[in-house]
Amino acid sequence: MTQGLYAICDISFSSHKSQHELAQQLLAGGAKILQLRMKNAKDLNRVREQAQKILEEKKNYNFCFVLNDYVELALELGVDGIHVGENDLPVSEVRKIVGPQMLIGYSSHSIEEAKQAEAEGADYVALGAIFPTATKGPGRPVQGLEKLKEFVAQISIPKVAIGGITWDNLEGVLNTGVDAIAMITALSKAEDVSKATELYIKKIATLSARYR
Ligand code: TZP
Ligand code: MG
Repeated sequence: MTQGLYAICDISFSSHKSQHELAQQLLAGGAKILQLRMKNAKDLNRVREQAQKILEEKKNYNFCFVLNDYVELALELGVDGIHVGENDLPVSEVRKIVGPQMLIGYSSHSIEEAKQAEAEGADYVALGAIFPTATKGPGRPVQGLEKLKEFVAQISIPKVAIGGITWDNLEGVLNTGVDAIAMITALSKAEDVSKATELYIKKIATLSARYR
């Protein structure tokens, strides 16, 4: 399930549109995994409203909907997945809250952290940032492709690469054997978000076929 393009809906670089509008464009481009990322939202009702609108898109599109943070809200809305990280409850605690069915994804910044998430029952784990990116502030670790290869070798659950991934460095990332490519900037900053999504999906499928 966690394979191919993992589109993250975050309007940090496109604040003239709502999260729902950006999500619609990503879905129209063919995104099959969509994460709503509203970091540090001041108003939980706003997160609920945007998440509900995106959930309603299930009438129009077939996709897996993951909410970043807000574990209780994920449970309330019955989304497909919850994505957490170092500043959230541990995966084992999240599992107790959301039950056995909901996907739990974890953002790791080291192989040790990824292994811990796997051991606690995460369904997939991301490693980031692979390359420098404006989305994560300066001072954050940059993993590079060698570390990503080690991560791929040591983790058994589906593996997601994130951070600074673009058209030009995509091949090297897929070459490591990761299952999915998560992106914010390359999609949301594109002039035509749907077209960019479509093109990335195609390129990832073509290159993955070559490396599997
Ligand atoms: N975690 C590591 S980098 C990142 C997250 C959420 C942001 C996504 O990176 P980009 O470069 O905006 O696609
Ligand atoms: Mg979090």
